[in-house]
Amino acid sequence: MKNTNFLLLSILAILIFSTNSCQNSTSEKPKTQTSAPPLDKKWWKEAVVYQIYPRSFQDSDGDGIGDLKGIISRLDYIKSLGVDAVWLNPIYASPNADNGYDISDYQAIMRDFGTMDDFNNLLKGMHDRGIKLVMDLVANHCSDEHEWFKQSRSSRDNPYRDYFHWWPAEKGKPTPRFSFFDVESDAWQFDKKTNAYYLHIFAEKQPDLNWENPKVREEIYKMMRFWLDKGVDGFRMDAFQYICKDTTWPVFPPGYEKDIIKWYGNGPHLHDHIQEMNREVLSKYDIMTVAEGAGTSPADAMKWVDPDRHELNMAYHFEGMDMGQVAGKFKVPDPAGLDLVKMKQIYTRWSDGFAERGWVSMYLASHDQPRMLTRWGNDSPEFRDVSSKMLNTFILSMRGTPYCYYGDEIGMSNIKFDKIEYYQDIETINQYKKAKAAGEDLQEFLKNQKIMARDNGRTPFQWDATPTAGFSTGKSWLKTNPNCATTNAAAQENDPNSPLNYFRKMIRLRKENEVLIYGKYTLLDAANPDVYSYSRELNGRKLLVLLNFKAKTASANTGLDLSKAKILIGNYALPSKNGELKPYESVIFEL
Ligand code: ISL
Repeated sequence: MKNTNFLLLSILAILIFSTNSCQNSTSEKPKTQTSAPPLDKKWWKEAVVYQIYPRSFQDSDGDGIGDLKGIISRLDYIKSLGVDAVWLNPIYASPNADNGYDISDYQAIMRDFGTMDDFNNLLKGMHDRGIKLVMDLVANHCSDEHEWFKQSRSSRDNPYRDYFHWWPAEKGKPTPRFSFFDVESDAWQFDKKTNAYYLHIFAEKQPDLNWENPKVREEIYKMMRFWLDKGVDGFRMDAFQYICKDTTWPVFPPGYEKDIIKWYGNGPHLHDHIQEMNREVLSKYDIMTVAEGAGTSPADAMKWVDPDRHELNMAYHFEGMDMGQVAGKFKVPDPAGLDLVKMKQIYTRWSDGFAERGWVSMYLASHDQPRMLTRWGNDSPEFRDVSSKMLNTFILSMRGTPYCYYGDEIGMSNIKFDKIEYYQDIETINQYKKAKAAGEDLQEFLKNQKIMARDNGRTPFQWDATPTAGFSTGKSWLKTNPNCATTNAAAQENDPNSPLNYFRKMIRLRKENEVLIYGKYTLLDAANPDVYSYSRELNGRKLLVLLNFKAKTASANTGLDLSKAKILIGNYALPSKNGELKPYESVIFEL
């Protein structure tokens, strides 16, 4: 017995010793080679999010504006995609200066969209199908028609005065602040009634709330609890990096607006506010929280999403979106086209920044962007389908929660308006006025907006080939893309090779292969100007993703042996087996 004990103790000692020496030798290796930390699994890391712009998804009453009943009627379609959560752009009461991002009552539904009963039915319909609902939380600003602002502007001693940022005119002009949507880019609006300026970093009708006032924060928390107690599953937090202002109003250096996130995105009490919100509200529910933007670098964003800091779950960055535009100009596409090497650097930096802690989002489009197909793929009839599948392969095979924008699953593309009159977006309309006042070339402006304007991504969903695309029986609020004749969900439904069915297949692949969710991401062949290649590795499994971003054949030079590799998915009927890729070809191999 004694001998056995001695033997066991010796084995134990050897094991401990060898484990320690292993650890020592591992710690001497470069950081990237250390074994992965245990997976911190969460539903929101595994979820595929589908973004719906409610105004444009489905109209149920013929007024040409999408509504909640319309979305309800399409829930089976949404379910059929395989997505886990829906992020709905704002559906709250709003005079619609910025399509619902100007809220006049946070606890009421916009009349165009329906009623609170419709909302309750929508939420139930989603939950019955196992789909979560994430709401847009727009709390950097509200509408000038919100009761808080009406009160606030009515007199200097109104109890709501400090709900907003005011500057008394007798002190002269306030320190300049840039406004994104103002025709003169001036964020201070003079208000005659009380002889003072109020701050609006978006449109004049979107006054900024004063987050330094604890009463404002408590109102917002109360409103959040109202929705969470109804059962909503999370929030996408609009313009959240801008909520906290330095109210000593320091002077920013000339040209600061070209680096706006740096100057607006890091208010002195920003993280105190988010931590307070987490303590007061978020920590009490099992929800998903995502910040729209979180600074200019992964290190900035980590402050929001490091689990030890108790703030939010994830953020999404703008570096990918800002790519391909001429710096310092309003939405001028870079004539040099897509710089894939730069794109790879950006997405790799943002993936690597969260390899061990925190989490990030993955997206190529939203309601604030043009269609991804036109911008990053190719919307010509020849390459439309294949490049749309390639881009969805990218979104759904990267590390980070994927956000898929409505219509991208069928390959919707930019509408490319010829006339300013067709635009509905306040941003484009006001920037046009600004360009006109400055005597700029308006034809050039319109040409650039065909590629870049937000309305390109907001046209009605193309359900079928009829002139209104099955979106509405009336005249739609924004023109429907005439290419619905060929690009529409009905036509794609029964075609096994359609972008729509590929999208479903790609989501299934992600769900059935944990390696695509949690696996380590490694960029390969970084200098290749045409092909984006990376591996995903987990628990001994290794997948290789090859994406040709160009309209020509191109080779991936990963140095990996593909002779025994198994193809898991490809966007051509006969996928490449050796890394020689056809135009816009994408293939995922298991090595
Ligand atoms: O859309 C943009 C550029 O075209 C962004 O600068 C955008 O204004 C910024 O990311 C904040 O966006 C959010 O708040 C805006 C609203 O218009 C956007 O739709 C929303 O996503 C103001 O509420």
